Amino acid sequence: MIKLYGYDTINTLKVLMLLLETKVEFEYIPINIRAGEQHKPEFLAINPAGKVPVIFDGVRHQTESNSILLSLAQKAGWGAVDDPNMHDQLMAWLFYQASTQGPHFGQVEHWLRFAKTPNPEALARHRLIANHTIKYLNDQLIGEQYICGETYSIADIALFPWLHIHDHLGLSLEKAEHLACWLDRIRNRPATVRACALFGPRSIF
Ligand SMILES: N[C@@H](CCC(=O)N[C@@H](CS)C(=O)NCC(=O)O)C(=O)O
Repeated sequence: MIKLYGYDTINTLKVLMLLLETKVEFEYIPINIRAGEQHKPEFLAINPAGKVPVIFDGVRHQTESNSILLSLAQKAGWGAVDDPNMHDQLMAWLFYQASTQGPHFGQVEHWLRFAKTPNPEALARHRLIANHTIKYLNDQLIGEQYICGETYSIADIALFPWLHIHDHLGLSLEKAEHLACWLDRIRNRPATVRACALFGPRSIF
């Protein structure tokens, strides 16, 4: 059985969403990163980077949420991942999520919620890029159900968690109606409802 080491974080939520979509049996092992459990030798033996999520498939440990999504989807044959055209699109979105959406939304959260010394310039810069991301994704969804067209895929799952908490980040989807509809569509999926419920009410991711 797959083991998922995680916590109530954006990147763990992605993996939970996919495991519940694919109905793969798994054991969830919480690593309390707020209590520093990620720095304990027993966890560093699993992931020397000291980060969650990590999965163990019985053979090896795998880190990096988007890489985990790709590998789980391939094993389950889920979300048209084996279609060559889809595969190329998925790779682009997974890289985009990891290099642009994730870091800038994360920095908005940091400067808005966690930083002890305010830095309005940094907040404004990351908010600007987060808003560009919102517009870009909204445009992508004009006339489409999902990021890669008709098929719900790991691109949607990777991009979902930060958008799920856009209110908490002080970001608005008022001018992004296609993205707002997409968000509702994904929020209402039974697997998403179950994945979010495992964390309880945010619980800062
Ligand atoms: N690029 C990694 C990021 C993983 C990551 O940053 N995890 C955070 C929680 S979302 C963590 O474990 N932080 C604990 C720490 O840095 O001490 C992924 O996508 O899985």
